[in-house]
Amino acid sequence: MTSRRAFLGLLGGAGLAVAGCGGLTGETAGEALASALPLPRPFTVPLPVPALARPTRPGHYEVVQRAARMEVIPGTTTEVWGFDGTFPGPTFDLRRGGRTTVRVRNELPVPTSTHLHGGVTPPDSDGYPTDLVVPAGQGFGPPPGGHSRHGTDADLSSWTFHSGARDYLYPLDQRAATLWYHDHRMDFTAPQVWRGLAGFLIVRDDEDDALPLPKGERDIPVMICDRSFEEDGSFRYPSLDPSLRVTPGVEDAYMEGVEGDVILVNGAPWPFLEVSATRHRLRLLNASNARRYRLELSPGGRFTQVGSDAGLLTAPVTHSAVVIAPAERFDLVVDFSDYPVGSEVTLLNTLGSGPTRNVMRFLVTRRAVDGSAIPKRLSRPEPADRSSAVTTRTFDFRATRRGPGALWTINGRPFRPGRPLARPRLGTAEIWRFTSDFHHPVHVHLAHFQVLSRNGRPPAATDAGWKDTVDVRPYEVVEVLVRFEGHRGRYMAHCHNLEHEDMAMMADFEVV
Ligand SMILES: [Cu+2]
Repeated sequence: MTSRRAFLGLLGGAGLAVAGCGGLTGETAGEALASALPLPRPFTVPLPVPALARPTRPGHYEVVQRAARMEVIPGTTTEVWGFDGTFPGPTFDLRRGGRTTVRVRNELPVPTSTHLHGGVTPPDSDGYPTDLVVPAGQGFGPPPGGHSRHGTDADLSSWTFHSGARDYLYPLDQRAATLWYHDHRMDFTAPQVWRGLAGFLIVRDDEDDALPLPKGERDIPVMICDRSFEEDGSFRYPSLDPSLRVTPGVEDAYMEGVEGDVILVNGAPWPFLEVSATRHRLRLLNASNARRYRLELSPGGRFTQVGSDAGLLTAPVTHSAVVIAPAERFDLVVDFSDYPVGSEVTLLNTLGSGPTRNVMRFLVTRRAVDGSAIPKRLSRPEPADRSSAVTTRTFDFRATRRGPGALWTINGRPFRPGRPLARPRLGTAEIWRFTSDFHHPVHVHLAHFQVLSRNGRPPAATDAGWKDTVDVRPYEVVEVLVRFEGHRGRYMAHCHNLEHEDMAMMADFEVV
């Protein structure tokens, strides 16, 4: 680890010179943080399914961000910071084109900003990091130790403050897809998501509903994330300032990202789910801060991918393994009739070792009638045409250092609110080239994209479809075709390794 970090320290100008170096091209994207309590036995807790959010009146919802105690590790309790005091938060099950208002009330001791990840959302409802809901009665202003620690100005003109609560408007004029919402507060996203501020928002439409894919209890949102725990059951996280009030950032040893040793699925450690020997649709989300997973079924089996981040694929794609980076979603169908009744089918993470090699287990308990099918054609094709791009831009994701502490930059610049690195025109498409020195899951707000190439070669099978997050690996060049549709205004692109994001690896772009 030390040598890897020493390399990163040298990277400032060295760039591609060290490509191919063993440690840097490894599969881990963070630093392991061990729990202080004995880890629970895997596959002993049933898989929870988050409750559905209920409207206060048609088209209007209200959620309260608050602290609550949950039994995450059996026999202990954990204080979570959750939407409605739950982790994951409630699942919003909404229809395309239904203009939905979500009032977020903040009863936590810290400011928050809520981003709908994958949403085609007006800019003032997008959850910009300095567009904050401040707890009622608390003063407005950036934290005194704030981003200036990274040498960037806290330009107050770009900060907005709402006292106690605010409304977010989600027009959802977009295809059916598995979206998620999570905190996006400037400098403090990583610890606030770690404490539980995340949940699903599922967009449905007629095209998806008309398909004979598994439905109802056989259509399951699956949020995978890693966490570590103190001896008393509380979350363990290496914040410099555990109050999350003043000083951002993590201990230097964790600048690459924090990886826990407990894998939670929908908030439960290594859970099990009893299933009938039928097809199930699993809407996988990697909600981890930094950890990547390579998911495989044991004893063997395959995933049929029907959707990606931004909705249905044109046609299904079969995988024996799926690598999922932070914030990516894979909409997968598993046919449990491939296994005899009585089988235990384990979802493994073959990038992990020891406890992080297990994710969850399916117990195939009975036969049942299965009216589902996977059609050869899922949705009408919307090909990404390279020649439709009006320009090409490069975004280089790279570590630099300035004095103590780390800084992750885009095109050599740390994030400064209100300074756009690009001004794409509404209704156009561009080629964006992402280059990197490390594992950087790159996320673009508002605009969806298709992967065109990796290192000049065709994209991976798992890159299929319209996406909002792409797994960029060390020394890769990933080209995507991005379409700017829906809204003008200020948005952002950033690394979704949340520790990198908090250490300035974000950039504004403005749709004009
Ligand atoms: Cu990154």
